[in-house]
This record gives sequence, structure tokens and C-alpha cells, in this order.
Amino acid sequence: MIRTVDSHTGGEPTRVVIEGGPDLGIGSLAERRTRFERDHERWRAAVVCEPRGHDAMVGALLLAPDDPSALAAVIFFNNVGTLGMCGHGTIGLLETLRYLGRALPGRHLVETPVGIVEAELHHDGRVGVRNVASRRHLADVEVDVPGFGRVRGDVAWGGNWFFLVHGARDDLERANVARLTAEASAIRSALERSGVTGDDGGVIDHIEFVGPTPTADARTFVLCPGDAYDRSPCGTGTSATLACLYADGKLTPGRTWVQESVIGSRFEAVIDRAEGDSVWPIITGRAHVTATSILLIDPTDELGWGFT
Ligand code: PYC
Repeated sequence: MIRTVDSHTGGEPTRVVIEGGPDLGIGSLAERRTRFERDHERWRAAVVCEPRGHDAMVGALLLAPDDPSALAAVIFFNNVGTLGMCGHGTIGLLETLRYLGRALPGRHLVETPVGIVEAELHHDGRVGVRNVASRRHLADVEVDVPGFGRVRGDVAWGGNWFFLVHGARDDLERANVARLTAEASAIRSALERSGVTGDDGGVIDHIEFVGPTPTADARTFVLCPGDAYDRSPCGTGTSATLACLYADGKLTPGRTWVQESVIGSRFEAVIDRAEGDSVWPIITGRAHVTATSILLIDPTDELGWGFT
């Protein structure tokens, strides 16, 4: 029996596991994430994949924090593996903990495998997440993408590795999701073939198109590692955008940046601090609880451990 609370943040779902998760032993959260990836693949798929979930579902395994002053520790996961950090998921987690009576308005520390983030739960329900240090690693990288020609973009870290494509060829509209998905997926494969990685050797598994819109500073389409697109403006992707804008001298600390998703939901973002190449963004959005559930795994169900 696995107890969960579902929410969505700007349309992107988060399923927080509050009871019934695997025993990951002791150690740092990064070590516990490695154990989770090595030993609990089936459990991950059972929680987020069909028939209980779907490709866009992001899970959040709630764990005891190492630091007793932190509110929680969390490992985010999706249809194909784990994530370093997740902005929309952290907003969903805080709303879930508020709903459960476990978080009051104010500032809370949340441990993630890539560092501690600070989440401020506002009285009106908005949540501001001060993300891990974000930075641009490579500017103007050119890759040959079969079927799409030469594509240029920046490689940046926002808690996950992103490739931010310069100049989207399609409008960033829902009607174009299939084409945007095909192009982003081809770009990700091309980057992998060309050996372009993050500065820690990390796979660039998120692809982001950024384009203009009359209703915000930018509109984005983000393809996540398992080929689902982010319905929200993507918190870690927005952080990567801010890092690139800062590196180009186009955004200074303190100025609000509004980023819109391909379905029109919005995050407000601001660079709270900058030092050297790094910026510490605060991403603010709102989540809503949609369900509380007990997930059951029938041992006689051949598809009960999930499928994609
Ligand atoms: O909001 O950071 C985010 C995120 C990552 C993957 C899906 N959402």
C-alpha cells in the first residue's frame, strides 16, 4: 500500500509518496538516490507509469532529512528515472505538506540530491523556490540534427542539465507539441552522439525552446527525459534560462522574469543573488491538490508494476 497526494503546478502533475516508499537505508540523499535507481526501478514505474500514472507524471518520494532543521528530503522521479531537482515538483510538495497540515506559511529547507533548496510558502498559496546555484556551462554550441539541420544553443544547469535552443522553428503552441517533441528528441540524441555533456559529465536530458510571447517575457517548450513535455514552465528550466540571460548581460539580479509554458501557465522568476558564473534563482508558482490515494499492487496483476 502506497499513500500518495497528487497535485498539479501550472498543469504539470506531482505525485508525492507520503507512506509506503522503499527503505533506502542511511547515507546522503545522493547515495539514497543511487540506491533507489539501482534497486527500486519496478517500484518507481508502479507509482508513475501506466496504469496508475502516465508519461507526464512526476513522483516525489518524501524522506527524512539529514539536517533536522529541514522540513523534508525528496527524490523526484519520472517515467524513465530520477531527476536532480524539480521546480514544479517542489512547489507541489510544499502545497501537499500544507494540505496535510505539515507546513505552515514561512520559509522551509528542502533537501534534494543536488543540494538544499529554500521554499517559501506564502499565505496566498504561492510557493517561491530558491533553487540551487544555476549556471551556463557552454554558449552557442552547434550540433547537426538529422532531419532538422544545424541547431545552436546553450548548455546550462538549473538542477538538471538543459540545452536551450536558439530560435525555435515552430511556434511554441499546443498544436505544435508533436513536432516540437520530435525535434527536441532528435536534438537530445544528437547531443549525446556528439559527446556534449554537462561539466560534470552529466547527460543533457532536458531540451528547452524559448520564444517570444506578448503575454510574458518568454514562452517555452521543455521536453523531459522520458519524452513527456512539461506542462508547467519548468522550474529548473526557468533557472537555466535565468543563468543564460545573466551570462549574456540581459538580466540583472532583482528584475522579475515571467516565463510561460506551452499551455500558457506561468512562473515568476528572479535572480536572488549572483556570484561569478552562478545565479541563485527564486521561482514562484502555485500548485493545487487534485487527489489523495492509496495505490495497490495486486501480485496477480501482470501489468501491476507499470508499463510505458
Ligand atoms: O519544474 O523543474 C521542473 C521540472 C523538471 C521536470 C519537470 N518539471
